Amino acid sequence: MGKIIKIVSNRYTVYSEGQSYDAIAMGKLRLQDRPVVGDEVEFELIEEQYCIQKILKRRNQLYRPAISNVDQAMIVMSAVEPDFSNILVDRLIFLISYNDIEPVIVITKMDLIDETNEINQYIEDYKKSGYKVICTGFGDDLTELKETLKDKVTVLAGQSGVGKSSLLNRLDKRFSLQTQEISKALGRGKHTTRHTELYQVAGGWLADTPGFSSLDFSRIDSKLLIEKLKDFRVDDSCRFNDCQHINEPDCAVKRGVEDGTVSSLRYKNYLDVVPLCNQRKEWEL
Ligand SMILES: Nc1nc2c(ncn2[C@@H]2O[C@H](COP(=O)(O)OP(=O)(O)OP(=O)(O)O)[C@@H](O)[C@H]2O)c(=O)[nH]1
Ligand SMILES: [Mg+2]
Ligand SMILES: [Zn+2]
Repeated sequence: MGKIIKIVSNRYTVYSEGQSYDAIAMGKLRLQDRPVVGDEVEFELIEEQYCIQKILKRRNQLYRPAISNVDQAMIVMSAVEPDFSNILVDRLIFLISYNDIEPVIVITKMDLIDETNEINQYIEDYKKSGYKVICTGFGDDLTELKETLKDKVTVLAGQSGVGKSSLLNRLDKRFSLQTQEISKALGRGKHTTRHTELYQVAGGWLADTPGFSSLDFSRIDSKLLIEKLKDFRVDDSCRFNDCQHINEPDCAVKRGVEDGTVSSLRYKNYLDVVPLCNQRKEWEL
């Protein structure tokens, strides 16, 4: 038994009891269900080659970045360079929560803005909606981040250039993961990290991942999505027990938006994502 901690093309690194093994996946396995980082696997030595024989049932799974069996996903978003996007934060919250993974918002590059920046209002909004937000910048102390990582398996999710690899390098001085300045011309990162890998950090496991440039809502059923969102879940307060909080009369969420107990910004982001659910077309960042 072991855990896949790294995949580069068809070379797998399996971690088991303090040791890492270089392994391949049996052909039948790759056809059934491609192994992903985070998978718990059975593997054995066959003719001097470690072979992954079986993937155990996944506790949960995220598709972009591809990873399984995580406790939480950190949505890494920079305050600037690339610009902060509440739409992207919410869309990631939707995808992550849908897959039964706890989202945590991490805002990087806080050293590049001042207290009056409007980002601080977004931060308040997410906190009020019940999400954990960790702000960090060069020179900041990482205690809160470390406490959040302890004893957990965490994946970093965010577009290219937001500072995912930089976070790992700052968390543990032994790392020297490649990082790269964002492109002045494009205003975004250049996909410096090319593969997903789990590292032992701060008493837990943390996965660095490649940045993505589109998101896929094709697997999302919007009715199920509501059940997974802590601030939009249907309870007795909506008239209909299958209320989607869109056009239904006597809806508690819409009432909440009117009286300020539900964030209007987050509600708008929810309404905008509903038409994308179950659709083949990806959302390009
Ligand atoms: N000022 C400042 N710069 C940062 C911070 N975090 C990262 N950077 C810079 O942002 C740039 C991109 O950082 P990376 O760590 O390579 O970003 P990434 O998210 O790993 O990008 P990909 O691997 O392409 O997905 C680098 O030049 C970093 O030095 C921060 O908190 N403050
Ligand atoms: Mg990186
Ligand atoms: Zn409702």
